[in-house]
Order: sequence, then C-alpha cells, then structure tokens
Amino acid sequence: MTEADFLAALRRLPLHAGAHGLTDDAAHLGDLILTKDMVVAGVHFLPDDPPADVAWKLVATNLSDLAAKGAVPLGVMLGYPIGEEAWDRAFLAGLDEVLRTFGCPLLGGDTVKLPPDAPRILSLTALGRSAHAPRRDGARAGDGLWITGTIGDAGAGLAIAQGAAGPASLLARYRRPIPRLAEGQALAPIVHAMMDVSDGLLIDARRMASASGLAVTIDLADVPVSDDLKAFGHDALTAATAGDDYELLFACDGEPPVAATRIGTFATGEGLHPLQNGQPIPLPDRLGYQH
Ligand code: TPP
Repeated sequence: MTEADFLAALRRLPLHAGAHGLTDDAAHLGDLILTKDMVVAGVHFLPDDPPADVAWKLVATNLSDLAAKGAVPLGVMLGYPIGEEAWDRAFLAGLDEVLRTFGCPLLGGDTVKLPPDAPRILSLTALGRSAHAPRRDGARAGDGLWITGTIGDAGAGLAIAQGAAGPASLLARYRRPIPRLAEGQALAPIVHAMMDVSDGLLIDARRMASASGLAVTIDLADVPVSDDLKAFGHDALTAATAGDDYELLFACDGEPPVAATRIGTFATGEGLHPLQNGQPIPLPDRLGYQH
C-alpha cells in the first residue's frame, strides 16, 4: 500500500473534527495541540548516530511541529524499544538534556523489548497549548512566503555524518535541530498559514500553496543559506530540496515580528513556480525528500 492509499483509507474512519481531515501535522482540540512522529534507524537517523543525538532529534522534531502551531510545549509521551544497555543509557542522557533545554517534561509512554536484529523504531507524541494555532491552508493571494533561519545545513550535515569532510556546525544542524518555539509563538497570531520544513523547502512550500488553493513563487536567489553551506559547496537548489531543516515556513502580509527571509509570493492559480533572480526556471524533478 502507498502512503497516499493508506491515508485515504484512514480518512474514511471516524475522524475528530480537530484532525482537519488528516491534512495537517497536528490535531487541534480547543487550544490543545497534539502531534506524533516516528523515527526509524536508516531512514531518519543513521544506525551509528550517537544515541543522545537520536533522543535530541526525536524530541526536537516533534517540538518543531508544535512550534509551527505557535504552541507552548506541555509534555511528551515516548514509545521506546529497549535494547542494548549502553545505547539505552546514552539515549536517556540525551533525552534528559533535550527535555531540560526546551522546558518540556515527560508525560508517560510505553516501552517494548526489541527482537535482536530488528531496526530501531522510536516514537514520540507531543502535547502543547496554543490560542492561535495556524494551519497550512490559510495563505492568501498577495501574501509573502517567508522562512526563518537558513536552509540546507542539515542536508550537508547528513553528508558529513556519512563521511564527507565538513564543519561540526553543519553536522549539528542534522543531529541537533533547534525547534523554533519562540518564533512560532510570536508568529502564530499574525500569519495566515504556517508549517515546519521537514521534507524540503520546495516540496513543503508546494504543499502549503496546494492546501491553500493558490500558486506560489520561490526565488532561489532569495533562499537563505549559511556561509558554512556555501563553503561546503551546496547551491540553493540543493539546499531547498534537502529537508531536515525544521525551520518555519509561513504566509503573511507585511513584515513578520521575527527574523525571517521573504522568499516568494502567493498568487491565484496553482503550483510551485521557481524563479532565479526574478526569471522563471523549470520545476526541478525532485522537490524534496521522498520516502
Ligand atoms: N537518511 C538518513 C539516515 N537520515 C535522514 N534524516 C534522511 C535520510 C533524510 N530524511 C529522512 S526523513 C526526512 C528526511 C529529510 C523528512 C522528515 O521525515 P518525515 O517522517 O517525513 O517527518 P514528518 O514530515 O512526518 O515530520
């Protein structure tokens, strides 16, 4: 079964109104926001990534979904496969560090015992509270498309984790993303749509435009990339399709109240229309990470 077929089947099951037809990253129950992510060794992290970093990334990527809702984290529930003693201990140390860093306590969870050769699969459910949770489908024609931070660093970080030569700063952006919680909270009341970038800037921007029933342009010359990434040799297109960024992508009119870069504009119509210095360029074959 494809993911699309599975989701279509799920949509025929009894759905809560706050599930928004399973079109968003999080469910809304009044001002409570719920989100869940699973991570799999070999897919989301490398089997030899440090266990403390796996813990960090598991929590940080879920908190990033809360950030996209402007939520204050209330707590997380962990699904964890108990295995090797040393791995488990190092994981617990990383979990302690990330939960303290973001002021987010553990609410509970469940553990299982893994068969010896099973791949590690971990899951986390995060709960937060937001009075003005934006969705990804509210962009309006004429809105600017904006992004926080820089894009593409984590993609280079993955290459470095796999053996390429490069700076620790890029590796850290792959292994220890920082959820944009404060930015999300400041943006939520004023944006028309917001989501975090996990699969890649271009594919996620197209999803926001499509959910909003609009077209969007992105000028690759405006995509913010770090000096480290330029020195590493990745161009803006590579950065905009790499994924794992966990920056906030949002639609608003006027200037946002946080540091961010305007990279495009929403208009009537449909689809993603990439530009380079204002000139249309062909749509790349690959817009982001594909499972
Ligand atoms: N290979 C490894 C070992 N690690 C990675 N992080 C990637 C490839 C790249 N990658 C894997 S999943 C993913 C990316 C960019 C997208 C995010 O994962 P997903 O499960 O789609 O998260 P969601 O969008 O549901 O939050």
